[in-house]
Amino acid sequence: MSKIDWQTAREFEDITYKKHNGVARIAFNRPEVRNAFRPKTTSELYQAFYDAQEDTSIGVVLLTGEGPSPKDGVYSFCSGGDQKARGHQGYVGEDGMHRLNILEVQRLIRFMTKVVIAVVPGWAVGGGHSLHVVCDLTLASKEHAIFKQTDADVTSFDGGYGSAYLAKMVGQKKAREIFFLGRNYSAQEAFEMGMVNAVVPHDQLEETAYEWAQEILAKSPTSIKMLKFAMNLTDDGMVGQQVFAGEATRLAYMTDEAKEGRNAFLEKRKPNFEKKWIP
Ligand code: S0N
Repeated sequence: MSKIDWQTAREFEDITYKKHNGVARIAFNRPEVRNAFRPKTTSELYQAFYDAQEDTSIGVVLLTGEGPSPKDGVYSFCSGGDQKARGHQGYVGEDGMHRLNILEVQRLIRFMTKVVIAVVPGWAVGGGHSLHVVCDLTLASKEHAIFKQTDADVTSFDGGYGSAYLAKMVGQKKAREIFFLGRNYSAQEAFEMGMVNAVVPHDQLEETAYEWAQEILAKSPTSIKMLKFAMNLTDDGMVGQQVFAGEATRLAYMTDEAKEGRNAFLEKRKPNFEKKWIP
């Protein structure tokens, strides 16, 4: 039972979505299958993340997994793509279409202007492991979190952030070990590799994540956003530059120069920028 007074923001089937005091909490809610995601799950995830992005009262999003499993009491963050929802051409939605829209969720997490914290209460496996990698921060249950990459076991592999960005995070040799051997790693081992920010006693995990969120919320939103995009930039190539530069343009709109440029056009006159070439 959470000590935080979460309020349901919207009802979904495969996830829960709640908010409280500047923080959104999005949780996988399929604990009986270790919180595996099917196309319906990823569609709901995208809608919840988009809502959190658009909500100006929200500064931090916690991504976690409901649990434990009613079947056997095991906790999970997410076990990746639902293997039962896989057809011969990939993951199949209720409409019969094949899609991989978890990558759209990854991109939204990566490029959204809010901080996303992976709160890992148990298994983080396959595409679930990739999701924790793409989040800005990761907090893990000391007793129950297990990190594991099974992509090469089931021929459903993430050649993007899940592997290449992981290698930037933990180093090439370790990332190759994680993917090529598919072993289990404890929260402490993941912390020592540099892919977990803190190992937290299980019964304090969510409250700790909420406290971290409150610390972040006390900071300047523009600074947090620009720092996130600055740290993304070098790994994201021209798209990273586009995202960072878009925010720079937004800041430039707020200057007197920008007002003068717009007004001069509307008033059909030459702009007078007062020639302040600030060094
Ligand atoms: C998680 C594991 C290690 C847990 O083992 P444990 O505790 O022994 O439990 P099990 O008895 O195995 O499982 C309990 C029940 O849950 C079902 N289940 C578990 N995981 C899944 C799953 N992923 N899909 C469907 N069902 C699952 C079990 O079947 C069992 O049910 P019952 O009781 O009815 O038998 C272990 O469960 C495990 O290894 N799971 C599979 C993990 C896996 O291989 N995941 C897929 C890996 N690949 C991806 O996720 C890639 C996905 C993707 O979308 C992608 C593709 C391209 C580019 C990017 C991505 C991306 O990652 O985003």
